[in-house]
Amino acid sequence: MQERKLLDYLYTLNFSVMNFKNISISSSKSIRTIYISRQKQLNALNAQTLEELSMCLGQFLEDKDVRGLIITGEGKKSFVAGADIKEFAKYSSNEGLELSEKGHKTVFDVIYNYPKPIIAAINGYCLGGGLELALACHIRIGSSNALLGLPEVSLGLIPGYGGTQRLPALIGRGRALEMILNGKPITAEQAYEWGLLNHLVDQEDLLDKAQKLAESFSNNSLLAQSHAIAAVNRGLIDPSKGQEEEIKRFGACFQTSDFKEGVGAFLEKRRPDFNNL
Ligand code: CO8
Repeated sequence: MQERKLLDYLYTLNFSVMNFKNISISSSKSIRTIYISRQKQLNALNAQTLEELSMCLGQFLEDKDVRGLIITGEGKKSFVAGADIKEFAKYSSNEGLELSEKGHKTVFDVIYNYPKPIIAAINGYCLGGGLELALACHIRIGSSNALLGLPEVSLGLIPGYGGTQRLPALIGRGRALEMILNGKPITAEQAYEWGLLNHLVDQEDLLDKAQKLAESFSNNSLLAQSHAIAAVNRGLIDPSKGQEEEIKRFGACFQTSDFKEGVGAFLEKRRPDFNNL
């Protein structure tokens, strides 16, 4: 039974590696790191990359051995330099609307509401759709060479993958509008000072820091973490419903085996062993 599970799991990983062109994946313990891999285009998000990212998120959601994800950019220069401008250059209004809607539904909202922690490890340019990708993640770690901005107005656009909503929620309306209206990127230091980055590290320490943080989360109940993410998100999206959501989910935790395990371990003075989602 265990063997079958392992084979299925390896098949899933091989399947992903074989079929993805614009993303690659590495594994360490229960954490998977997803690399956006279009280095020549500074990892700009074209439609295929978004589709692959969406498929990958779906696979890791089902995989009980995966307890957290890190999203980063391939290479040292760029996390993601935005949505692929060349791809949408000739789009009509309707096509633009559809692109934004599909992106929200299949990638950005999926990440925002993902029931397993997702950390953005930002290694350079983090612009437009790239910053929106990082904003959708639960936590952001930046390397000292990171540049973060929403340059859409310089293209005659506005942010279309959540930037107008998630940036003000994180750093406040005034700072968000300053970034959105002048379109200029801010440094990693500034982003850290404004609370856009949870942590700021040297580039060579970035993935190690992200991995260690993800592993530290993985000692806790993933089921409880998923309830916490959902309650936090509900309050941000609809402040009048946040507390109600918290109360409902707090109550739901009491009927889980993770609650029994967590409290049992405390009473028996041992480390808990959580394995449910
Ligand atoms: N899209 C497509 N190609 C890109 C992008 C991009 N966002 N960014 C860089 N590239 C490509 C360049 O075109 C170039 O390709 P090529 O060699 O074939 O010409 C290659 O990457 C390397 O780029 P540069 O030569 O420009 O590298 P530099 O180091 O000189 O400059 C910059 C780096 C400053 C990052 C520069 O590339 C740049 O300004 N890029 C665009 C940044 C940008 O404006 N991003 C926002 C895009 S809009 C967006 O994200 C909207 C999100 C919401 C969409 C919602 C659905 C509609």
